[in-house]
Amino acid sequence: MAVCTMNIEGMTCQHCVKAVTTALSKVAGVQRVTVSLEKKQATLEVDEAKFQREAARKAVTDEGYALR
Ligand SMILES: [Cu+2]
Repeated sequence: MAVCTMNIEGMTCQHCVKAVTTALSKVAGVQRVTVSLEKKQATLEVDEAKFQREAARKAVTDEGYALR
């Protein structure tokens, strides 16, 4: 188990937080997602054997948010 953080631009409300959380939850290897609107950050607990950061990045950008 590893922790991966992502800095996300463009979230403005709890709806955005929910959208990002849901999208990241579906990425392979992701076991737990915490998204902070205040910090503009997602914290993921991941199974390193299955997780690919690129897939997480794509999940976020596909929702219409940017990575910093
Ligand atoms: Cu929003």
